[in-house]
Amino acid sequence: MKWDEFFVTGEPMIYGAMASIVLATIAIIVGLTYFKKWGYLWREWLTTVDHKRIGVMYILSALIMLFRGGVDAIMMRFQTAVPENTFLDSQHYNEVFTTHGLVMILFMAMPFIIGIMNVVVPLQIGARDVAFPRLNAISFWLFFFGAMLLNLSFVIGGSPDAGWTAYFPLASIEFSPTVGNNYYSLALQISGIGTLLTGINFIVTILKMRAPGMKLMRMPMFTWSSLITSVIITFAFPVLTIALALMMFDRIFGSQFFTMANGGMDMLWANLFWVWGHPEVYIVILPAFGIYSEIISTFSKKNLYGYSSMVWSMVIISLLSFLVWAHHFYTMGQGAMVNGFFSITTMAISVPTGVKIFNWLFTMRKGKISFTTPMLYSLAFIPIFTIGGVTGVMLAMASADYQYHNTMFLVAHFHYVLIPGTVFAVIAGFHYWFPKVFGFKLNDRLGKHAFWWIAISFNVTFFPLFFLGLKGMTRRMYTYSEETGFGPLNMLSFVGALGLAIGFAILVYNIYYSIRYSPRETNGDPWDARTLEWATSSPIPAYNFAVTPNVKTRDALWAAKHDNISIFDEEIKPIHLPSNTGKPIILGAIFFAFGFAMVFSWFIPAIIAGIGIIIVMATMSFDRDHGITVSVKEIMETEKKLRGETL
Ligand code: HEM
Ligand SMILES: [Cu+2]
Repeated sequence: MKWDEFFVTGEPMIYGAMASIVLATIAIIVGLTYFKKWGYLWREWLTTVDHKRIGVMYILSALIMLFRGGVDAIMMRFQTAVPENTFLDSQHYNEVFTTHGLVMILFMAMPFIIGIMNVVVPLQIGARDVAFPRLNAISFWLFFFGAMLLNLSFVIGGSPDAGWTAYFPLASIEFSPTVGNNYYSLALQISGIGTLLTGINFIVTILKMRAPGMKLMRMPMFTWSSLITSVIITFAFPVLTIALALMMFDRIFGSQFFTMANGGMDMLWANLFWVWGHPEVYIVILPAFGIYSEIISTFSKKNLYGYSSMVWSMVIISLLSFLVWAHHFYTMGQGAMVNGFFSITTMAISVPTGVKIFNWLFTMRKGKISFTTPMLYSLAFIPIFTIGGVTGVMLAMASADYQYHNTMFLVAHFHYVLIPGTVFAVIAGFHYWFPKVFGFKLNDRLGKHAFWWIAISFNVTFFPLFFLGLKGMTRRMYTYSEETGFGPLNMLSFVGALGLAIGFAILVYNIYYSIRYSPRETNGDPWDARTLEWATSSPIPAYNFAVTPNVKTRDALWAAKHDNISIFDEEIKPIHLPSNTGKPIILGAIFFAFGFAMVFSWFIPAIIAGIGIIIVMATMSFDRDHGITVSVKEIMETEKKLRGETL
């Protein structure tokens, strides 16, 4: 392979990006060396097995990926803002919408959700950590290096270009001959293994690590949503694993699973992809429902209306999510009976979802609502998500879908579901739990500024797309002629996208501003909240709770505050914690090397990396970790310090 094939060349924008990546890397290395922070970074973060820190690293990575996916989005909106634009050519546009979709779903939405799960779930159930802290670190590093591998395709070898759905035969070596889709198959595989491990870890954590008295039906709703999501992950991700493995065989070893000839079947890919893909959208939406449930009940000062119907509706949604996958290809010729079946199952999902919407409304009814930033996102979510849901039911009708399929109407629909459903939720959760993790709130005034920019601009960006779709503008169209009349609405949408960018910039500025100026909390419960995570101090000590809580009711902290039902009635005992380990990050790095070698079919390095993976895993299983023990004296001192008392 020649150098100019190896590095992506030819476009000033790419050189600019390469230069900024190199400069940023140099700046980080110089900065860390100058401030002598390497040791700190390694000891406290890169080798950590603490669920809170792993959660923070997930969220930080997700924010960076939101930036990357957002730049892709702005480029697309800029390209289509006016007819016959030549900013991006067709190939480049294909790459941009592909990486945008992949990055947003797999490397932004899901890790953001998993990051919040990591921070919050062990605290909500009164546990010291997740069930398998080291496995948790492996999960994070596999996700992280998978994401980095996909991002590398931008400068080395070229990005995948067959859509985030990578339909065959389009994604086959014949029609997509660059290494882009090799990256797809390997990067998603590596991070997907990490996600699967997370699913297993959280099922065990929630089932086995709950504090005494925390019966299943006493769990906070976010924990319920995380449990159900983890079950979906555990059933859905193996399908993706298989699909990606077959894709890799087709593309790298010349097998014919998904080809049109030699007994291959292209629709097999579409089916496997969506058997994972539709549950995937519920993986990012159910925890969001959990986040909204916590926020709405906290800021309405009321318990969640219809608790058990909330749980059951999520269970039903999770089951149905596995029975709707063919609604993504009604038009691909499977016949009326099959389409009819999938139409009905799809529409059925709107019933439990509607139940949840009404429950949130009833939770607020007669409540004392405080309009904080997280609450504003939750309030905006309800009507906007409902528009997404209603247009979803429109798309669910198979015969009508022949009109809407693969138009901008669909693009508008799924952004109306994903942005209020997931992005607003993670931002709301970020504002809500931020003081728990760091010990100070994000500034509310800046938070509200960002909120209004984001909520209004969102609608300006995506509402026009419904009409463009109905007028016949297809999805993934890189340009159009003046006569189509698509120009003005696309321009409006571009303006909206700029507004979104401003909103996110304010959000990021708010983080910086609040780190510098926000008053520090001395109380672990700044929102007067209801659930256990607020019962410990902020910032949270490494061991979470000085003594294991005893749970006697739902909303245990609220009951402790208002009905004097105590949570902590045990004595302080020494606490045992696992010690840090560098092996997960090393394992992730070797997986990265393996993936990179496979992308270019360098089999000898790939085999060496494969052996490396086995060696690291083997040494990990022989590790004897005696952990560390925190003594009673240390616990007492930490607790006093965190509560602002002088020793
Ligand atoms: C932040 C503002 C966003 C804007 C302005 C935006 C814009 C767009 C545009 C213009 C397209 C391509 C339309 C086409 O030509 O087919 C697109 C596709 C897509 N977007 Fe977004 N998007 C945004 C956020 C998100 C988020 C947060 C997610 C997911 C959580 C997401 C997921 C997707 C997916 C899955 C596709 C389909 C990619 C494909 O066709 O393969 N987007 N978006
Ligand atoms: Cu679906």
